Amino acid sequence: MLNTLLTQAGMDGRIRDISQKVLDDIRITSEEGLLLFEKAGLGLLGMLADHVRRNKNGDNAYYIRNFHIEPTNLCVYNCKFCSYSARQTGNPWDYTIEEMLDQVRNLDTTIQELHIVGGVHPSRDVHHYATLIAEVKKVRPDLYIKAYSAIELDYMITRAGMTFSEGLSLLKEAGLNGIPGGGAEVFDEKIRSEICPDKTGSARWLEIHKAAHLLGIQTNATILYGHIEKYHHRIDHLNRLRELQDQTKGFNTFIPLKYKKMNNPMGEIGEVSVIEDLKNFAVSRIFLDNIPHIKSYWPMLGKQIAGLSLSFGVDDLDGTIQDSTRIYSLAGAEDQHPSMTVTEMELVIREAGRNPVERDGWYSEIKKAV
Ligand code: V47
Ligand code: SF4
Repeated sequence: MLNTLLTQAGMDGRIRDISQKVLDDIRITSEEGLLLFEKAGLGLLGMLADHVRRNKNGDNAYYIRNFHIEPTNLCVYNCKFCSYSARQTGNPWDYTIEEMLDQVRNLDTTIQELHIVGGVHPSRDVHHYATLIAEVKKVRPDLYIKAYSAIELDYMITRAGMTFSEGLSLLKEAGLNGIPGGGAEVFDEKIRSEICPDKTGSARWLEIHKAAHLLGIQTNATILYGHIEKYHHRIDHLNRLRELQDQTKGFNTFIPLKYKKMNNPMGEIGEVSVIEDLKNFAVSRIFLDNIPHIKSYWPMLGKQIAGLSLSFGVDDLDGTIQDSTRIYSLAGAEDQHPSMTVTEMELVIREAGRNPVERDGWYSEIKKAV
């Protein structure tokens, strides 16, 4: 069907050639990725992304039972898109380890993954955060712990006077399993200097993920799109990830995060359309030919659009969440108390014509719905 589509009159010859490359499983260049953003229709992008997705993940669409802990919203940085830090909300929180352990003790035993991300606390270093992980593992040794963005890691490890490799080894020994993809924003230095001028730069973000990969810690990557960046900045971002992944193979999942406008100083920019969201998923899936999974973070998009994204390259929905994160609700997400039951998750996946697969943090199958 796709090959028939490519022979239709009127299609831009360059888009036809790029499409043929994708169908022949040949890597596309940055220039070609940019042309897809600028010139390809959404229907074609969806079909090409679906081809890449199916090659990698067949008809499976994954989901996970997970829970977020956000240790604090105190933060040394001043990102202009942030709706979450105490400076922005005027409502600080800072949990003790014991308070967080209480949250873990109350978790349903079916929860597979704990996602721990928060603000960058001015006076805590990596030893504190290693203790948190070690204590969590005492309560729930089976939990997959995905914790601390590269921004938090940079600060906590540097504060302890350690190298990235030393700090990450300490966390790994304490029980860290994976690192989430936050803090990547947009790697272009000029854009970064405008939206998050004082925080960890792109080179260090990539360096931390590389150090993790070399220690056998798998990581995720994100992009914060839909604000002042242009398509060529998105392609540059994807390209820097693809180049690192060629070296290390340590990225598991790529998660595009849509900029949400409420309660932050960049709000007047507004938000991009759903068409833009779907296009971004599709080009990301096509371009990142060496990253196994593309994840839709549904609290950001809403359940319906997340379901639609499954037809634009996405093979993973995050997650049941159990109303445990504030990052997106404070930024104006539709769902102010994000939670999705397994039944809902499986329904959304089936409606997209795919097989729901409950996974653990390593993408091993726990249960395939029949
Ligand atoms: O780094 C902050 C983003 C990220 C806004 O790895 C915003 O599995 C949109 O990284 N509008 C944190 N986005 C969340 C994150 C994440 C989420 C889910 C799964 C994983 C994973 C990682 O949230 C930040 C920043 O890019 N963010 N404010 C906002 N107003
Ligand atoms: Fe701090 Fe993260 Fe908010 Fe930036 S996005 S100000 S690093 S909490």
